[in-house]
Amino acid sequence: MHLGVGNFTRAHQAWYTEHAPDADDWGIAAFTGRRPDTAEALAPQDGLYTLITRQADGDEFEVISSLSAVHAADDSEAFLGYLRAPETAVITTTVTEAGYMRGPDGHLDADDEHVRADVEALKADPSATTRTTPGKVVGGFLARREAGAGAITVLPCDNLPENGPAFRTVVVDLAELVDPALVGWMDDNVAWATSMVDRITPATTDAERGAVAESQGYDDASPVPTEPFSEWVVAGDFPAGRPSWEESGVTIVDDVEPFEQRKLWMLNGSHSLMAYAATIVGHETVADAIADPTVRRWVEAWWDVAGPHLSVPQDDVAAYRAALLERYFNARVRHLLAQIAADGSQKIPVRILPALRLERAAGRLPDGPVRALAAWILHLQGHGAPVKDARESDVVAAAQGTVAEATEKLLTTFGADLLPDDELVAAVVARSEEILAHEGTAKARPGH
Ligand code: CS2
Repeated sequence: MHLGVGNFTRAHQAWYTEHAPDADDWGIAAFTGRRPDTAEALAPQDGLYTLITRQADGDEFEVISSLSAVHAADDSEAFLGYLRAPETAVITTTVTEAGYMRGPDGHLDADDEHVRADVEALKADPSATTRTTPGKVVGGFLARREAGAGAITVLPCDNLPENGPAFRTVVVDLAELVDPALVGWMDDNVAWATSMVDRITPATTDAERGAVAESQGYDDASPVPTEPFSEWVVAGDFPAGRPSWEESGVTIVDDVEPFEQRKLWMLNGSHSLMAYAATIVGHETVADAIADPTVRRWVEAWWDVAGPHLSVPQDDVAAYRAALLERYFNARVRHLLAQIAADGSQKIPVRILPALRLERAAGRLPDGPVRALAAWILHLQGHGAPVKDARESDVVAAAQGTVAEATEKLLTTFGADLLPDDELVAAVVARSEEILAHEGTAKARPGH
């Protein structure tokens, strides 16, 4: 089963499953997340779709057939039906950071209205339709326990450090509110795997539909554009089995953390920096942004800070940086910065603040992470990409006033251990002024 089917899943987990040598034994029962239209688009084409791999010099097209069913997010009958079946072996998720419904302490945000509604609904009726991901999973496990369907693995595929334990925490928190005995059942029956996922996958536009029609001669309502690079690093137990993913390029390890930090800090951290800072400069896509020497310098400055803190060998870090630049420069992948800008409240704390914290602990105050923080604050104050955030009203309210005030207020919520720190606040103000000095300059340049 997959929760939160979107373009990323279709370029990643579904591709690896398609290419496993035992693919014929498996199918993915997918449920939509924030984009219900995926189910509508894929139903008439039996879940088949075209993956368009955008090489720097041309496209490759492949029909992917591993989605055996695509259901709407609220189809609880189908959802519970799969969980009652012992054949259902793995649940993967791409529900985004915000889908975990975590508070800043990593535990379930039990005060959230949707979480509260799910808890009440499940208490009244264990097969109720739920709305949040932890609520759905708890409802699903109640059904699986009742059916005696046995072991299953949960394998999160979201950009969060230690996503397996992170997801387990919120599911256990919610189960405790609904039926504490379920926690014991989960201890005996549920394995929580962890994974690092990576493949840059923009949203679909008419250009992709047109490219499929023109070069393949058929209509696909929902093709997926993606980059050539792909990586999936997985750790965990699969007591009910899994596709032989290691044969289709998945790296199976004991500990995902070094890979995940490298990706989350180097790739996602620089993505977030560009999403805020480069949209203020006036860029729309990653490829435009990285071609601007100022933005490139900002990105490299961030990498110079984050890289040395990674636990992988520094030669690997250098190779990873070079590969990232090549991926970013691939202008055939039109990756919109506004898409990456969404949900900064969930992203900045895991992508940027850890390196800033390590630097402050060592008595240093480098520009790289400070600039990312300053750019996020300016974004929340109305500069650059529009604000779209799971905690929009909170973060926009906290960002009001001067940049210094906003820094203090946002850090109080997302990094209180970093405060008080007048030097840091002053540095954020200085970096924000530097970014504003470049505001709109890309648009003013001839030929842009
Ligand atoms: C991006 C990621 O939107 C974002 O926040 O940083 O979706 C990124 O493209 C993927 O993690 C790449 O694997």
